[in-house]
Formats: sequence, C-alpha cells, structure tokens
Amino acid sequence: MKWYTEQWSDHCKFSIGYNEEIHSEQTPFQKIDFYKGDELGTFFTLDGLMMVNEKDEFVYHDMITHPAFATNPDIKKVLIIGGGDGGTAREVLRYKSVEKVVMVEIDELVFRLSQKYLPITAAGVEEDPRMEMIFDDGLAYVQNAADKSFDLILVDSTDPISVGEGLFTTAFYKECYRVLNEQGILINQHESPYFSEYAENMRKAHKKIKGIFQIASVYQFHMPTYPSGHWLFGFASKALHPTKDIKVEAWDNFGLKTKYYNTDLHVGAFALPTYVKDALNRD
Ligand code: AAT
Repeated sequence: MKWYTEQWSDHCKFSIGYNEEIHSEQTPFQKIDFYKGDELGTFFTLDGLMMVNEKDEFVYHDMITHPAFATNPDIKKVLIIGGGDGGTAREVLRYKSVEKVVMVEIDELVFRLSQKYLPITAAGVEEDPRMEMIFDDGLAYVQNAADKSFDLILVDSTDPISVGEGLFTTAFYKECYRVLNEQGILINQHESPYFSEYAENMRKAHKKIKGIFQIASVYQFHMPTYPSGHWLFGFASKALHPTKDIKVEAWDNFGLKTKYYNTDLHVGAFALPTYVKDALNRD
C-alpha cells in the first residue's frame, strides 16, 4: 500500500492508503490524479486536493442539491458550474420536474476520466436529454447568459485557487444574481471554518454574497475527506428563506431516497456553531 497525503494546514496532513494510481495527467487547467484504495474506493485529486471519492461523495452531492429543492420544489432550470465528476448533475436529474440542466465545467478531462473510472457519479449524466454540457469557464458563461434564465445555480467548484478563483469574486456572484429569476437560489462552495486559510475564504465569500443577495445563509455538513471534515455551502436567494420557506411535504412527495439528506437535517444544517457565526460576521 502507498499513501496519498494532503496538506490541510502548515502543520496538519491527512493521508489515505491506496493500492494503485490509475491515471495522472497535467491538463491545461490542473493536474488530475486518479487512485484506487480499499478504504475510499476510487478517488481523484486536482492539484493535490481531494475532490471526489466513492465513500463520501453521497454526503457532498446530497447537500449541494437537495436543500434548494426542498426550499423551492418548482425548480425547472438548473445551472451547474464545475461538478466535472457528474455527481451533482446525477442528483439534480433525479427530479423528474427539472426540465433543463446546463453544466459548465472548465476541464473536459475531469468528466471523461470520471466516466471511465467513477461511474458512481458520471454514468448516465451525458445521455439524459435534459442535459447540456459545456466545457468552458463558468465565469465567462454567466457573463454571457440571459437575465433571469435559471431557477437555481449550483457552484460545485474547486477551492479559490487557480482556475476556481474567478468563482469566488463579487463580479461572479453579481452575474449569478442577474441570471437568476425572482425565486432564484444560488448554492456555492463555501469552504471550511476550521483551518485559518479556509476560514478566511469562507468569511470573504459570505461578505461578498451578503452585499448582493436579499437572503444569504451558510449551512454545514460532515465531509470526512475535506480539510477538517467540517464543510460549508452558501445558500443565497432573492426571496426564499432556507428554513422559514422549507416545504417538507412537497419534498417528501418527490419520493427520493437519500442517504445523507433529510428535511430534519436540512433545518439543523443552518444552525451554526458560535465560532463559525462570529467568523462569518467579522468584517
Ligand atoms: N463534485 C465535487 C467535486 C468537485 S470538482 C470541482 C470542479 O470544478 C472541477 O472539475 C474543476 O475542473 C471545476 N472548475 C474549477 N474552476 C472552474 C471554472 N472557473 N469554471 C468551471 N469549472 C471549474 C468539487 C470539489 C470541492 C473541493 C473542496 N475542497
């Protein structure tokens, strides 16, 4: 067995045993490495950071998708930015009421390799007639998209380094606001409160979004393989509040079986620890 090690902070590392490295390639955007091990199954990293593994991908993909649909069960048009492994699209496509999903991923190879090595997230996504896949920069896409053309934007991006950086800017969040309709919801990558570098990114993202959207909240979940295991998404909206406007019965009526998400957890996920609230409110 060999060890994949990820630096979580200057003084903290996280290691995962693996049996073989399946694929390693430098694309014009980032370095992709696929591994296979006994504990997490197949997993891949981008520029040395864990993206997806077979063991806990359900946590992340449930939590990026379902809270928005329980808040607005009428979502029909969805824009996914990033999400190259296909897991977010897979969850969105489970809603028969969804009419159109546009996925804008900067690096086509992430999707092609996921189709080959990670069918758990990528299988069947491209074949769904409601799917439109675009391999381009998400920021460029929203800059050119029409006003009020989506009900939901899911930003399933990497951290704010290299190609993901533009997806953490005020300019990007403003474009998302413009592209969303009156009931529109933005779910975005919100990093982690624990290690200082991640916490700083969390604070900055919230400050920017709060200045643009009428409603701006943050919710948490337990993601064992992301730095500290404590991870967040942002929930921003023009009109709908994530816990006051939750439609429990309507969501139950979708009849979806989920492994992590449920509507009790939905409400609890928005209740944040005091140190996280304090950090989010700091200027
Ligand atoms: N579903 C969880 C997996 C990811 S992957 C994030 C994806 O965002 C990658 O495929 C990357 O190529 C894509 N991406 C990065 N920047 C852009 C951009 N500007 N436009 C479009 N796509 C982009 C998320 C992992 C989260 C990791 C947290 N530590």
